[in-house]
Amino acid sequence: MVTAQSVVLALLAVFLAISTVAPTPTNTTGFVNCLVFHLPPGIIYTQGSSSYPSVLEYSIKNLRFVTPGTPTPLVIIKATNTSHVQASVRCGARHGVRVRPRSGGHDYEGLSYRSLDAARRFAIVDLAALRAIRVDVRSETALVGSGATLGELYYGIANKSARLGFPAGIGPTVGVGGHLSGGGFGLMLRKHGLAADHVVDAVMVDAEGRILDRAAMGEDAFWAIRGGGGGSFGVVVSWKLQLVRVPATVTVFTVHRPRNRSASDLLTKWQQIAHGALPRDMILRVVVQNQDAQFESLYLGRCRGLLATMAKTFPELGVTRQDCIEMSWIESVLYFAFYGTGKPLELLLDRGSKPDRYFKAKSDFMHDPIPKNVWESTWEWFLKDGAGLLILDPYGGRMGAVAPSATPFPHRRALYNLQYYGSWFDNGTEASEKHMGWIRGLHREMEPYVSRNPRGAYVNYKDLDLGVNDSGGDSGGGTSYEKARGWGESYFKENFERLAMVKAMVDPSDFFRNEQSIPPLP
Ligand SMILES: Cc1cc2nc3c(=O)[nH]c(=O)nc-3n(C[C@H](O)[C@H](O)[C@H](O)COP(=O)(O)OP(=O)(O)OC[C@H]3O[C@@H](n4cnc5c(N)ncnc54)[C@H](O)[C@@H]3O)c2cc1C
Ligand SMILES: *[C@@H]1O[C@H](CO)[C@@H](O)[C@H](O)[C@H]1NC(C)=O
Ligand SMILES: *[C@@H]1O[C@H](CO)[C@@H](O)[C@H](O)[C@H]1NC(C)=O
Ligand SMILES: *[C@@H]1O[C@H](CO)[C@@H](O)[C@H](O)[C@H]1NC(C)=O
Ligand SMILES: *[C@@H]1O[C@H](CO)[C@@H](O)[C@H](O)[C@H]1NC(C)=O
Ligand SMILES: *[C@@H]1O[C@H](CO)[C@@H](O)[C@H](O)[C@H]1NC(C)=O
Ligand SMILES: CC(=O)N[C@H]1CO[C@H](CO)[C@@H](O)[C@@H]1O
Repeated sequence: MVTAQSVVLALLAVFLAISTVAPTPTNTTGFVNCLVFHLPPGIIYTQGSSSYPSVLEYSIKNLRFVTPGTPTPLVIIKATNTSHVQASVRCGARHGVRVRPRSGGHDYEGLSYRSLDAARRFAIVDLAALRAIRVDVRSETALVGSGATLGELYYGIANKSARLGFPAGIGPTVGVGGHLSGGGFGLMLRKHGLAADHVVDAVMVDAEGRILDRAAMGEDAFWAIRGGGGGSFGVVVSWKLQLVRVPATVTVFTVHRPRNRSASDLLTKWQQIAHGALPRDMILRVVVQNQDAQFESLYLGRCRGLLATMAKTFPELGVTRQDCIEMSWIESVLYFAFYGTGKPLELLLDRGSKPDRYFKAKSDFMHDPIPKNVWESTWEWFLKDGAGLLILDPYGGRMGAVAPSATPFPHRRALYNLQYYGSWFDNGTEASEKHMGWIRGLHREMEPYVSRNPRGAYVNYKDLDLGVNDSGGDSGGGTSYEKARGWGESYFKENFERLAMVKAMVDPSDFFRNEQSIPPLP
């Protein structure tokens, strides 16, 4: 029997078949004409524009993607109003040009401004100018444009109240847009969880160019954009954030414990206490580099409380009164951004200009402590030519109290996040192979000790070694679900399928696409 419903389903199937089998062929001229017609002058940069190179590069953070061979965008649109984002998406959909949003340009694989091969043609909608920050002290909320940096956000909050803060990442130049899209964590994660946990509303331009707030996009899409990774669901132009209270005085310390002063013992003990025994008001992270473990801490209270806590949980570390530095929360933000103490807060507003280094990173989630003998043998890695560093960010506290399905970020129960990071300044291929080889080699060696089935990774530390779809060209069919499970389940575990379902609802034609984006569930 032919019901109205089956007719609708049949039509839907035909529509889906058309939209996937016959994508709009790329017409660059048509696209540019469309932009020129719908946008004000002065915000469209084509490859022929004299300022195209500087507009492209000013928010690139990784020199690996500034080579002559890197495929670059056909056009860059520097949006200064949400309506420009809408027009760009609509012109792109009409003329077969995909649009990649760029907020702060910190993507580890550069996917906001480059594609892997020249067949994947695209345009950038750059959101850096959409960076207004409005803090409402009474409701303890902030409205922030995606183009703002974390430094601008922290500064904007502190400018209105010394008792409010926000639990996002450490790097002050990181863009709010990409960061919240992938979860985002920093030094208040044990007290307050992920940055994305504090998003209460958002405004997104979808694949049809519509402006949707939380109510209009629905709870599934709102779930997906808070951690499902940028560049898959739409262009989020602004976020409403619930701020958190911070004490008037916080305490920080940094102590170095070299290999020959029992660093292996301390790392082993650290794995036992950093996650569970320490109070939520305290984070103790470690950076391992050379023959040294650097223990850094933020405590949301005064030195006295910190010392009492350390005496109880980790006396072996030997932290003393002299190690403590008391300061305001916003000063601690500066401190951990490597500017030291006594610097002007305005440094947080510096967005940087040109990329100054090459870098590569990988990540793991640890659910069991690494045995002491493994730490001992790992020191040899740090003597190798091309050695990088390890960053150990402990979880626990609020992080572990949130259900792994509450947001797309599934790694809530980990003991800690392990980041392998290397940066270098030498532009030769030999140097880059040496540094990348070190990171990949240590990552391989750690395999027996890290999360498995699947081996986890953090989407904000994007890593194309996990796999990419090979036929993502603008006329190709897009990423297959099966292939995408490879990296998708590393980043999102059992949340990957729901992300692909949401993708099928909000962007069935896979307009927002990059080499590791979420494909629509078939
Ligand atoms: C120096 C440095 C320090 C870092 N520190 C931390 C840290 O402490 N904690 C942490 O969790 N992470 C950290 N990161 C990782 C960082 O959170 C991610 O790289 C993040 O995705 C960067 O956001 P962005 O806007 O700067 O990047 P972009 O390169 O602009 O974007 C990243 C991805 O999101 C997409 N995207 C960008 N804007 C939007 C938008 N408005 N709507 C939808 N999609 C969008 C892009 O297309 C791209 O796929 C750091 C990175 C660097 C380079
Ligand atoms: C591309 O678009 C332009 C302007 O809309 C149009 O004149 C031209 O015919 C199009 N080219 C193709 C190949 O469709
Ligand atoms: C965008 O433009 C509209 C209408 O011109 C205006 O009302 C709105 O405030 C602008 N928004 C931003 C973020 O500039
Ligand atoms: C807030 O910012 C304004 C403008 O930059 C500045 O003049 C003022 O001193 C700041 N106030 C505080 C409390 O930081
Ligand atoms: C530890 O090693 C460094 C050199 O790496 C050396 O200068 C220092 O004296 C050693 N300390 C101890 C206690 O052995
Ligand atoms: C590396 O940089 C040097 C100095 O800037 C330059 O002369 C050289 O051509 C560069 N080499 C490569 C491979 O880019
Ligand atoms: C290598 C690979 O799996 N490529 C896939 C990318 O996506 C297209 C479309 O779904 C598939 O046909 C390819 O097999």
